[in-house]
Amino acid sequence: MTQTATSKPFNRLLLTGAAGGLGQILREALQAHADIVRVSDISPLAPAAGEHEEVRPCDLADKAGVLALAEGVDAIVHMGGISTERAFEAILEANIRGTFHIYEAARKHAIKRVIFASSNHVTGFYRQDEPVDAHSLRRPDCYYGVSKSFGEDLATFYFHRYGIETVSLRIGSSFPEPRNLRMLSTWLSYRDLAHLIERALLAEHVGHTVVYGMSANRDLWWNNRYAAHLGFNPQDSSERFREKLEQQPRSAADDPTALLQGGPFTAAGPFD
Ligand code: NAI
Ligand code: 15L
Repeated sequence: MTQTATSKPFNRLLLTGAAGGLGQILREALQAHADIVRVSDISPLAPAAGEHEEVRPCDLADKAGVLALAEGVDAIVHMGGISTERAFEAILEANIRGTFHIYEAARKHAIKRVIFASSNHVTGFYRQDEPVDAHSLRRPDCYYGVSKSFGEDLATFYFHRYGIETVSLRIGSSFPEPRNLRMLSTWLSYRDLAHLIERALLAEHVGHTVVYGMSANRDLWWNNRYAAHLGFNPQDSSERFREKLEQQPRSAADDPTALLQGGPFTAAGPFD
């Protein structure tokens, strides 16, 4: 973190996945924390560059491209990649190689912090009535979840080997509003997402911290006891959407996608 003349905590931040659903929200939110936000994606950005933005298209699977992309930034908010279950070969390029390239770029440019968009699908094979925290054994529920689990392993390795700190965000379901009954537990509002990113960037001595990204919902599956030092205090709750969502048809009582935390991701594939 560097103090600048404008007193923003960072001079330059890199945001990957800037064209995505959360990237679009974070383009705005990150303005408060950096003089310049370098925004990158493989897809076109809309809107195009803002006043305090640098646009740098890049495929995360391109190692040399990612190395050039990260030159001169103070921290990386890594949201880019495939965000749902797909065939392993696609996940391998965008998420597994892509996140490796991010950490190699951080190492070579001496970037000291990465915010990694992990996912609740790292532990998706727990039942919805089983409490889970950051020390629970991982139970990835799909190739996508495996790729996020691997990203967390990279984060641990690069911290112990090179001192690069990471906050891995096991995001629940971050959308304008929860879309189904499952998301009453997993929903993360955009306001709470922005607050979580702020804490992940600014908290001191995070080492490799794993935090679940969910709002202050009534029925939570995840406990953030091991991430208290971040100071993440979500303000929103899914409760105001309950009445509407409870009118949706219920799944059968023995439907695994309704019993397991990962929901439909636990039954995706196979792809051949
Ligand atoms: P999204 O799919 O809307 O955005 C991901 C972006 O990554 C897209 O703009 C896509 O073009 C880009 N991308 C994909 N492959 C790429 C590649 N090879 N090179 C460069 N860019 C590439 O996803 P969303 O919802 O914005 O999620 C952002 C991140 O947060 C993702 O990593 C996702 O896995 C994670 N996440 C999101 C959750 C949510 O509820 N929105 C929940 C849990 C995790
Ligand atoms: C995720 O990891 C996905 O990126 C997102 O699209 C949602 O489906 C979310 O998990 C979820 O579990 O609801």
